[in-house]
Amino acid sequence: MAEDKKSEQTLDALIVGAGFAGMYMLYKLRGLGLSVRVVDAASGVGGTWYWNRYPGARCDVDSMFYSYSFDEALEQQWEWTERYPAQPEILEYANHVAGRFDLWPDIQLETRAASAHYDDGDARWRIETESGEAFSAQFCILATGCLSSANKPDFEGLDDFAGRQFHTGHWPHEPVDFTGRRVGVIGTGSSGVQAIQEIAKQAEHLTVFQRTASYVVEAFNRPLTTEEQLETKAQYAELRAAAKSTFGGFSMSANDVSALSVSEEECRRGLQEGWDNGGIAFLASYNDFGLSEEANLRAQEFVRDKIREVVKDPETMEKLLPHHIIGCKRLCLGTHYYETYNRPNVSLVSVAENGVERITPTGLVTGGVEYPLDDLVLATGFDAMTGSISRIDIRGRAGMELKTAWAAGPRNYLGLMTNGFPNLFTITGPGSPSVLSNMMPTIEQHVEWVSDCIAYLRDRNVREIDAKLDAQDAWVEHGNEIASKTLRYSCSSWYLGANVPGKPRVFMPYIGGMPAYREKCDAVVAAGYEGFALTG
Ligand code: N01
Repeated sequence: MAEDKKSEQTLDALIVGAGFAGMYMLYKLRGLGLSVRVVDAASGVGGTWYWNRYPGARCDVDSMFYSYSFDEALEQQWEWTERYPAQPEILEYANHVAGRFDLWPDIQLETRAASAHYDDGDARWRIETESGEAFSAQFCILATGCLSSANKPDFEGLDDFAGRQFHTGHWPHEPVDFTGRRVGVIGTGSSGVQAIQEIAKQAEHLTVFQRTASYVVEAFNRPLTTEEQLETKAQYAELRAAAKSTFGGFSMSANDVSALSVSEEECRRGLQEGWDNGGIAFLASYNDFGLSEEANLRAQEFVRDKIREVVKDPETMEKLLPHHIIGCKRLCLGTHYYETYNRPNVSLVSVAENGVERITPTGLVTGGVEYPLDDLVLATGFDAMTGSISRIDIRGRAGMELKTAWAAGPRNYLGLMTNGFPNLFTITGPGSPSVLSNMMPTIEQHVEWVSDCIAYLRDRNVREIDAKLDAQDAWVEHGNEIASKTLRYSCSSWYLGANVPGKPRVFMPYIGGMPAYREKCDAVVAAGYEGFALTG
């Protein structure tokens, strides 16, 4: 008998998202003997790494630590080829994991969750997909990723552009050839920086439209030798444990010295050392770049000098100099990014003053000047952290809408649960260290916390867990208080939602660091899920 499309499928847990969080969540819950389904709108696994296929896409965390640690055989057998993994290699790894742990049978692709409504009566979530498929599950887990909902500004005339149009976060699967084309890139964040370096090598002419100049540090990416892989693998457990004890869960820790406690000359030497190490470690050269404007200025000036040394055209160089607090927005990693602007086929146009006035069928207008284009690339980022959640119609107790509960910004307890939305968990969402940390250990910590919690509830026949309002309020207040002591509010970053018009301006990730966060999560469990209401 053909299955009625509307008939409801009953599960113990439904997971939204088949990225690294969703796949590990599935693995853990299946291990508990639960019936689980993962749904994802994409045609493959990998989450953000499935969508972000733009030229040059690469992670800014060392590959050997941007990987799962839960399975020793996996980490010993998988071979990374470069210091920083490129998108195709990460996607290959995700597919390998899905096959290796036989996850495919429980992953349903090309399925977008449209709504999730909680039924107080039987304490179950009713999830409907865009195609009308329905699921009933005791637990619903949002493994929706922090950077997967593309931010496409509403530029006047965008739909009338006659050439090819791309968004870095939704790149086509087939290679895009820019040979002989006049290409425009809007946006100079991490995605723009990586794409610009590569597109410039192909395009007849590349025009970069920049609103805010970014701080771009040299990545110093390189192939990984067999010897260094073996060396890391021989002491993986110790190295991973050490990484977890650092603020961000990265493989390096901050030098615990104030930039202001040393002379300017010595500080420069320290910064040069950090720069030579490559990547985001640069900001770990001293411990107060996030706290003291005076210290921060030293790091800013160091990078500005690097730009002054490299960029030949004085006008272009001036435009490329960033003037905001360094580290306030996510630091970008480049490979000869600034050198790109010395190429004769690359020009830089500032849209800081006039904005993108409009897109015409044949180009982009700013400052009253039309720049002719064959291709337009939007590297305009994401509706970060909440974008993928808010596009699902989520309703908790008594039909309360999550978008109402989060109207003034996301409010939850430990970044894991929101009061009034029982049995609904968020993996690495707002209120947790997530994007301020190495996502892989962060994902593992959340997934393990949630699966332990579900095992605890089932062992005790508890049918419902909900965050208590007072615990939630205290957590949000604590998060805001520590964020307010940093320099993070001083610029318009996506961490604050400032890149999306109308989005509440709240610092979304938890900035207390991984060790403090993990300690808090563990303490809550040790105290019998303190701050949560468990009802049976
Ligand atoms: O997005 P972004 P992203 N008119 O928001 C500009 C991770 N990531 O995709 O700065 C004109 O950072 C905007 O200008 P402004 C990483 O965590 C990691 O690049 O808002 N311009 C900005 O220049 C990263 O932080 C990796 O003034 C507009 C750009 O578009 C996060 O993803 C690689 C505009 C958006 O930058 C997001 O990075 C890629 C408008 N209306 C991504 N709207 C690595 O691991 C936006 N812009 C290396």
